[in-house]
Amino acid sequence: MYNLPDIMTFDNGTPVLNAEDFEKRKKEIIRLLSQNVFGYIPDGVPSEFVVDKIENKCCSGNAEMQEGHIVCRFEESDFTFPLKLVLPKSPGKKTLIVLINFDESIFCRYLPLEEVIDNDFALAYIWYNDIALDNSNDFNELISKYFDRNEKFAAGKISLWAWGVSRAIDALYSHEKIDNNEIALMGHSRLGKTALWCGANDERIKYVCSNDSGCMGAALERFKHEGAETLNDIYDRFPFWFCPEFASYYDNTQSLPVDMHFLVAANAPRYVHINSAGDNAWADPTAEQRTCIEATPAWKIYGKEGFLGSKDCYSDNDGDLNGDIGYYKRSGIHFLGRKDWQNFMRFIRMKQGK
Ligand code: GTR
Repeated sequence: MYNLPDIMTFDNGTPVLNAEDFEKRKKEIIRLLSQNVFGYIPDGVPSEFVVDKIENKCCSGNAEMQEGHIVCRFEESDFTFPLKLVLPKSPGKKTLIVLINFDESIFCRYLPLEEVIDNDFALAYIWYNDIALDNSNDFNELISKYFDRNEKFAAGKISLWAWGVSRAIDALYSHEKIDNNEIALMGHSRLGKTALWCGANDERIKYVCSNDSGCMGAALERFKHEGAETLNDIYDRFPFWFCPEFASYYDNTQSLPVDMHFLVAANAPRYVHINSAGDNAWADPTAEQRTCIEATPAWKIYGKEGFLGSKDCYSDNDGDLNGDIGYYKRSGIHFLGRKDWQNFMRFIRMKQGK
C-alpha cells in the first residue's frame, strides 16, 4: 500500500531491539528530521520570566493572570517576548499547559480560558508572531536574526517557534505553582506541527497535543488522500517554515528519509494526543490517524501501549484516548475548539489517573 522508512531500524541497517536502543535511535530520528525537514532547533540561552503586571480577578476571580516577558539572555543582547501565565487560585502545584497560538490576545476564539482554569490547569500563553514572524522568508527579524539561515540544516520558522516554547519552559520551570513533571504543550495547525517537533526535542514536555496539524505534522505523507495538502503544496506556500534542505524533496517525496511517524515516535515514551476534524480534508484526518498506528512500535519497545484504537478510520466524534497516543476526530472544520480542549484535558487527566 505504501512503503515507509522504518523507525525501528538504525541508519546502518541494524534493528532496534530494546528501549536502550530506541533512546539512541531517537537521536538519529531527531537528526533526520532536523536535517531534512525542520532544521536544527538552536541551543538555548539563560531565560527568565519577568512579570510586568498582575490581574488577580481573572476567570470569575478564580485565577490570577501574570502578564510579563520571557527574557532570553544572549551574549550580544537580550531577546524578549511576551507571555501570559494564568494560575488557578486553588492550592497546590498545577499541571501547566503551554499554548502557542495564532492570536495576539489571550481572549480569543481558540482558547476557552475559564474552562481550562475550572479544570485546574495553569496556562501559559504565547503568540507565535512574537517569536518569529510568519509572513515571509525574512530571517532578519525577532529571534530569526540571532541565528544563521545560510546553512542547509538551518532552523525554519517551526524550529524557531519551538525554540521560543522551550525558553518559556526554561523560565517557568522552577515556578512555585507549576509541577515540573506535568508540563503539556498545545498547538493548532502549523503550531500543531511546532508542538510535535518541540516535544520531540524537549523531554520536559510530558503531554503534547497536535490539533489539526496535517502535512508535516501528524499526517503520514505517503498515505495522503484526495484533497490533502502534500509536501509540494506546503513548500510552494511556506518554504520558510522548513530548513533549506527541505527543498530537495520537492517533486521527490519518495526520497524523503522520514515520514511523520518519525515525528510522533520521537516523543516516545511520553504522551501524544492527536486531534483531527472531520471536515478537514486538507489536513487529512485518516492520514493523521494512520501515523498513530505507525508510530506505536516506538512505545511498544518500552513495554508501553502506543495507540490502542481498533479502527482504521474513526467517524466524527469518535476516537480512542486510552493508550499513550490518543486520537480523536471531532466533527466540524479546521479549528481549535472547545471539544478539542476538552479531549486534551481528559487525555491528560486519564494519564494522571484522575
Ligand atoms: C495551511 C497550511 C497547513 C496548516 C494551516 C494552518 O494553509 O497549508 O499546513 O498549517 O495553514 O496553520 O492554519
